[in-house]
Amino acid sequence: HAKTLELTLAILKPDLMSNIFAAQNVRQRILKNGFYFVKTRNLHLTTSEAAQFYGEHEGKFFFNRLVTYMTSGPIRTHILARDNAIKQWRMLLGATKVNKTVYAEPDSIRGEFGLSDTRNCVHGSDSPATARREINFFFPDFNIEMWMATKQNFFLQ
Ligand code: DGI
Repeated sequence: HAKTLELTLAILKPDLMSNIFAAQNVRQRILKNGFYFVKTRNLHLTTSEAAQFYGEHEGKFFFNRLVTYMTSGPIRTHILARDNAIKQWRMLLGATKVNKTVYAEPDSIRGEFGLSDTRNCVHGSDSPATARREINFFFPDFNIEMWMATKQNFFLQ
């Protein structure tokens, strides 16, 4: 099939960042699976930033828990590039829920390092529109079109 170069937004959440072994392991998985690190940013989200990032979940029973968790320590965000990056990163990360109705696959990142449905250690954009929004959220100066225009041939040759 025709290769499609995509960018996706990955987050290493606070519990993962507090576990040096796990953070290293995730970094190695990203590299081993053919992703390129385009941009990296370490930060500590404020409550209002976390609430904005997860705005679509406002009002849900787990919303406050999620915001408290996401602001509990430093996070690391990456723009990752790969053929079919959005789906490939979601597959590597595993299902949302670590231990409930939908189990994260045991060898997925969430299956291995996720602690609970809330503290599921990593994030990945779920569609091209979401990836665009999330990349702009964390990297407002990053120009997606310009990057694509200059890197496309290099990555997919
Ligand atoms: O894109 P995902 O992170 O896989 O999942 P999502 O966008 O549906 O939800 C965002 C985060 O919200 C998810 O990583 C953890 C939290 N969340 C979603 N559904 C539940 C949840 N947390 C709890 N405790 N229970 C849920 O049902």
